Amino acid sequence: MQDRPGRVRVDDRPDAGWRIGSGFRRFSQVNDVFNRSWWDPLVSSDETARFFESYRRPLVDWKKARGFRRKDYALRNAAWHGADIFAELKEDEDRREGFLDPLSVLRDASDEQLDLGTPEEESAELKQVALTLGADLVGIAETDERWLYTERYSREANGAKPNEMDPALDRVIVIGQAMDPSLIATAPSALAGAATGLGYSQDVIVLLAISQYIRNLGYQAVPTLNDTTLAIPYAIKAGLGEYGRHGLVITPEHGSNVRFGKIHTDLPVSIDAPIRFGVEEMCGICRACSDACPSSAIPDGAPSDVLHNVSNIEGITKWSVDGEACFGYWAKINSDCSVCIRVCPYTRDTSTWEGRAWLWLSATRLRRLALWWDARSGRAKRVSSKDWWEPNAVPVTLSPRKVPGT
Ligand code: B12
Ligand code: SF4
Ligand code: SF4
Repeated sequence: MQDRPGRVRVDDRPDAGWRIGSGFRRFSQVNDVFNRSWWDPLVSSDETARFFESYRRPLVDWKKARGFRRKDYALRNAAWHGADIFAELKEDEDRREGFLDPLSVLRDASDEQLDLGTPEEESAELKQVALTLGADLVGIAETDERWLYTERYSREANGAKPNEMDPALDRVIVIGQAMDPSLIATAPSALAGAATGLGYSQDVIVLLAISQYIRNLGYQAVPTLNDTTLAIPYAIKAGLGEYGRHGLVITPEHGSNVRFGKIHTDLPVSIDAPIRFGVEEMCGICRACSDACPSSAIPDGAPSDVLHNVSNIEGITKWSVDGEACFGYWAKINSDCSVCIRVCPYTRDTSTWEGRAWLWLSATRLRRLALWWDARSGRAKRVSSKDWWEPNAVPVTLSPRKVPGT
């Protein structure tokens, strides 16, 4: 384990502690709540249509409230612009790259494969390259077919299309991009949505660059963002973090304030192990996210395999979010929401001694003291968007640092 804050240790439990039962069934991307808003009257409404349209044309006079004004939407949509370019580039081929289909703007692999060192040497080198090309976190997992969507969603057909992955690509490189903490601190707001857009736009460029590096060595690389495979189980397997009650991966470096991208490859690299630093135990006593969630979408009980609706994967005992409730709230406020990230005590600057001390304490039997300390500090308080727009008042609570996985 290199340079990671807190008491991080390797998790030796199968499937990193998550119970995957005999009733497990792979998930179809057609059923995620975003795609359902195109075909399922239970989810689609005038509000969801207005929500999507607002990402193309900033709302002018929707709300006078701070954080939802024209400038906020203008900034949010500008932050999305990079990801949008790639998503829309091949729409006439029924592709929505990065969201429904893999990114494909790449040169072919070189005809000649470079002779490589040991898988461990290649893994260390690849991580150095990934960090240099802009990733904030990187880890490597073995391919696991359970996390491949059974089918993709086609907007043209308004239904399913095949989702295939060459089985020779037996490694998944998972990268994490930290999101801007000063924007997230204003959630819920259109301004906070700029952190999401920026995360996606950065992810796209970094994924393409790492993939092109691998192809230049003569190996295959398929960069995927939200498309093709489930990010969370892969990020856990790749040792980037632990799973939290709010249904997100919590990393020691950035908490859950991080976005993931994946590269499926046949580059012969060694894999990382899942990590543990006390998140499961902390979520057992903390309810900050389920209490603060404006749509009551986050469970406050024990992990369960009960489904909220067709937008949950079947047969896994885990904390599961009600996607219909969550997305319903987004449609109401006309932007995505990150309240669960803002309030989570792991969303803190761990480059300071105070941040590292909190992380250390949180992984001990004194975790209740860590929670009390967090609540007392006022860290989770929503920052007014008005303050964000004041140039000297922007609170910087996380410094971006670059960390390879285990
Ligand atoms: C669709 C989607 C949503 C939808 C709908 C989910 C749904 N059920 O349809 C909604 C609107 C809820 C949503 C909201 C958000 N999302 Co989202 N979402 C996705 C997306 C594109 C697909 C996930 C999916 O197919 N879910 C359908 C089924 C599988 O859902 P589920 O059964 O409830 O399982 C969820 C978790 O339990 C977990 N999971 C799945 N399989 C397994 C297996 C095991 C063993 C475990 C432990 C967990 C696990 O992943 C699923 C995430 O929805 C992923 C990207 C990706 N390809 O994975 C991003 C993703 C999960 N979202 C992300 C984020 C950040 C958010 C938001 C904070 C919004 C924002 N500001 O970006 C909120 C947080 C809500 C919450 N607390 O979960 C990040 C998570 C990063 C992290 N740190 O973990 C991802 C990975 C996107 C990315 N590129 O980084 N999202
Ligand atoms: S994004 Fe907002 S609405 Fe959705 S689960 Fe998190 S806090 Fe709840
Ligand atoms: S807010 Fe608390 S319960 Fe929710 S994920 Fe974070 S630590 Fe776990």
